[in-house]
Amino acid sequence: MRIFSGIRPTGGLHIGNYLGAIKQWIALQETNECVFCIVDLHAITTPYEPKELQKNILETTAVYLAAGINPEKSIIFVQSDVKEHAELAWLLGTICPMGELSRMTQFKDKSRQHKDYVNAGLFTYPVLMAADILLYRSKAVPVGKDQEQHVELARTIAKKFNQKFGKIFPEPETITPKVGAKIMSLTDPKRKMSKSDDPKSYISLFDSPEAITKKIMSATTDSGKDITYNVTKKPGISNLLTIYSLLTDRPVEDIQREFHKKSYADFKKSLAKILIDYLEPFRRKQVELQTRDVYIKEMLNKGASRAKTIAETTMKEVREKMGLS
Ligand code: AQP
Repeated sequence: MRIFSGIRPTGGLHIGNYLGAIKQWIALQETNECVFCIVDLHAITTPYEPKELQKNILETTAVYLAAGINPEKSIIFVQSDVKEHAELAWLLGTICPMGELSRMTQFKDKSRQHKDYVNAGLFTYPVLMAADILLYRSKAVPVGKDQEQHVELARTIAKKFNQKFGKIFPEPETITPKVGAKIMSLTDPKRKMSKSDDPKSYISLFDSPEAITKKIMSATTDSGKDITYNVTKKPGISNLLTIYSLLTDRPVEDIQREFHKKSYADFKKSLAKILIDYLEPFRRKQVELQTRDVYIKEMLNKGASRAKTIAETTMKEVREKMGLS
């Protein structure tokens, strides 16, 4: 099965990106043909610093590699290196109903978050994402919960295209993890953990042990003393319990039992230690990769040329079906 997924190079990736998306990719690449993209054209739809973009692209690639994405097995490349993404996005935009785009919650959230930067690209972001997925005729898209709605729209667009012009595209399915599909912010556990938020609200995969301890110890918890999972009454502790459970592969009930009658501080200290140990290989690998920019760029070039071969074949057929050649 061909699988596509991507991440915006908008800054340090966090444990939400890892637990919601990347962790699934590692397992999927063993038995599927995976295409993993660094989606820079999506990154520029929210405020960004042009001088930082190339650095962020290399850093996001380093995360992919540090997490265990294998460039021998999977295709890793930068979106803007394969021009067909932009071309297909334009073509699909002509069959995507405006009403569908107006319903997208990410557009509403991001336009509230960046009031002075509400651009047409942000509005049509889901069409570009549909193009990313359909260009590779992907059957499945492993993403966190926040992206489910966009994959659903990609399915709608594929269906419309197939009906109108003839069948080319599979209707892609979402793959979301049962637990961890939406890791919440450490400072406001009612909101999603987000890398464009305040750094105190997330644990970056490359955070130092000191930063991890500081962020976890000051994470917002709830009134009361019990360490129990209850998303409505105790969103802060529930979020930390979810992270604890995912990193240790232990059921939440088991962790609750261990910390019965212990304090929030005891629980947080233990979680900080677990995170520090879990993320140690990421920090090590990042230091190693920092001196290997040339290798990363070469690998991305190879990835782009493999991606282009597939993209060109799809576009040839799309142009023919649409009467453009
Ligand atoms: N909090 C989260 N919990 C679980 N999964 C998450 N993802 C993002 N946040 C969480 C998943 O990570 C993948 C990459 O996301 P993205 O960078 O392309 O964009 P995003 O969803 O908008 O992520 P952020 O961190 O919130 O970035 P910014 O702040 O730049 O917008 C996706 O699969 C996403 O579902």
